[in-house]
Amino acid sequence: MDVITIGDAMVSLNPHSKGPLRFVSNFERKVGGAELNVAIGCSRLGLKTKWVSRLGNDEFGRYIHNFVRGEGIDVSDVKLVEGYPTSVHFKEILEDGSGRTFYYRSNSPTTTLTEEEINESLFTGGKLLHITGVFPAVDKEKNVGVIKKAIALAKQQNMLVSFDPNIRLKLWSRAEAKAALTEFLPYVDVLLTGLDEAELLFGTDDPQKVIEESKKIGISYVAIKQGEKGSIGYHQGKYIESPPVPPKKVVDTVGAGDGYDAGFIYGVLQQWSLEKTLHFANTIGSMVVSVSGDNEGLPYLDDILVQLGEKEFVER
Ligand code: KDG
Repeated sequence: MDVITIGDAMVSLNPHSKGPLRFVSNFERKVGGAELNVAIGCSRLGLKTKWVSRLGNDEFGRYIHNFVRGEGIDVSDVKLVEGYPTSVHFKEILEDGSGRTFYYRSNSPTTTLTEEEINESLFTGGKLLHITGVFPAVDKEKNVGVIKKAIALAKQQNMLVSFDPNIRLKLWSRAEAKAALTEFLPYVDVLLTGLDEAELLFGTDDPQKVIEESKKIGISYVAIKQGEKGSIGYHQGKYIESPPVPPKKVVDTVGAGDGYDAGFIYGVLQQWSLEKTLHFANTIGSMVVSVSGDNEGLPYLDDILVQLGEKEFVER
């Protein structure tokens, strides 16, 4: 495996019309989940990817299971469990493309995934473990322990650990997020963060200071995602401000950060220069916002090579 990630997924109900959700009557069923989106992004780029999770043994669980398998992701550590309905979220999209998410995931099937079930066999031959702040927030009591065990096993196998704080204040408070997520930081090799999240973790939103603090605890790669302003990266003494890649249009911004993460992870695993990795990740983020859905816009390697002008687009 190149990339292994652990996370919760949901059926995502996307509105057919824009505006406040109370006026929306029709929805389209899609799939969402921060860690899963990254797994899909990595798999489409050609990385061997495993997603560890639990789904409900119900129609939505089967739908997500088949969908993930169809993306070429290893689902051998995904179980469908009884008595825990598959999670759901509704998206609200406003005229400017911004929006809100309404979760129905308090009794998520992933609350049944125990620390004991996280064992060496999940990680054998793995190169990188990707974790985020969403899964711990879904079950604050237990999931921090699950992730700590995963990190310990990943480190034993000399895997890299990438981490996106993905702070979801609908799932936990700032104080809870800070207390839990700072425990992971000393084991992180690749930090993929927004400035608001960095401020919560490090007490500063100054990119230089965020990088200084990250270096002090041994984080090797830092990527600061700034949406339409591009991103900032740090690795081995190099600090680069990578300009934005303007999207064709902004349709739906949810999932862009996950696409960025997949691109950055790809660059790290290919041992590309920081500059190339940042530009690649920015390009994927901008491709994702042009398409409706959390993961539909994630490109295959050929798509992004065309976008980067490295491959010819042949229409017919
Ligand atoms: O990053 C996008 C995800 O946030 C989305 O696909 C699902 O809201 C979600 C979550 O919390 O995982």
